[in-house]
Amino acid sequence: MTDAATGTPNDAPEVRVDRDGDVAVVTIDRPRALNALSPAVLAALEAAFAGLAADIAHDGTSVRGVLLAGEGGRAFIAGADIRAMSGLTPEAGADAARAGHRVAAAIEALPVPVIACVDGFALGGGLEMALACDLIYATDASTFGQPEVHLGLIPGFGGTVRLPRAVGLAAAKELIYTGRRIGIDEAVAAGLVARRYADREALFAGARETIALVAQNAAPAVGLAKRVLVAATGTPTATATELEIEGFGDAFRTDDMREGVAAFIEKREPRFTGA
Ligand code: CO8
Repeated sequence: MTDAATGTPNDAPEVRVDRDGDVAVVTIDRPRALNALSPAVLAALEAAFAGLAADIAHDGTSVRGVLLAGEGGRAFIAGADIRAMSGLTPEAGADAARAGHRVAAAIEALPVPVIACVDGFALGGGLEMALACDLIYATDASTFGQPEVHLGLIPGFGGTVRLPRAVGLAAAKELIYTGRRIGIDEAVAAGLVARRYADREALFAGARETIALVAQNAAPAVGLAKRVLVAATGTPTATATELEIEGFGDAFRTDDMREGVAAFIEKREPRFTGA
């Protein structure tokens, strides 16, 4: 049996998780369909992030950051799989959207930074997956857009929610209503892309550098900061500040907080354990 869209065997793993020290690289490996998110790819992504979450729950310093990438050098992800959408009922369409939202939620729930490493097309559901990550780093060859309206669809994996937060409501509306694609210059200027790189090699080196800086810090503190940032975004000020107060208090439950403060007072480097 082969996948009609790609010609690859159905049981070929389409999502890889590679570990390099405390960095995990999650790669969508479906280049012949420009890494389009089929139901199988979405399920594999959900499983990959669940596996990483379990590892971190077991050992808080085992993974200090995750890079999400697409194989093939042409696309990060060219969207949800359009072929898989033809013939869906409204209810099945909503269920398909939920599958993408589960992946986005798993990325946001992971207590370490996830960097979308975009090299090529990040369109539709692909841009939405990138938006669920903490940061988007991209090569000069990258292209972004929410082209769903060209298909008679709307963003379904969080684009109407996260794109306005990233670029502002007016810019998001313009991108979603026109479906037009933007290049790296505009994506950086809009605040969508945090860092740009000349090529893929520099992109991954830059992302690893960021994770290395993060890994010098107390893992529970980074996790708490992400928890508050994710939960507070878009909520009223009173709710957001309450979430921060709660997270700040939770930092006092950790050994690393006591170690960090003690190290400062004793004028020495902290020895964080992740506890
Ligand atoms: N789904 C399925 N297959 C795709 C997709 C996709 N999103 N994108 C590309 N492919 C396939 C092509 O069909 C083609 O396969 P084949 O060779 O078998 O025909 C192969 O990838 C290469 O693509 P092209 O030949 O089209 O390559 P080009 O360089 O000419 O064009 C583009 C590249 C511009 C990226 C073009 O492929 C394109 O426009 N792709 C579609 C982009 C798009 O519209 N994305 C949004 C999809 S809708 C979406 O993401 C909604 C998210 C929420 C959904 C919730 C319910 C599931």
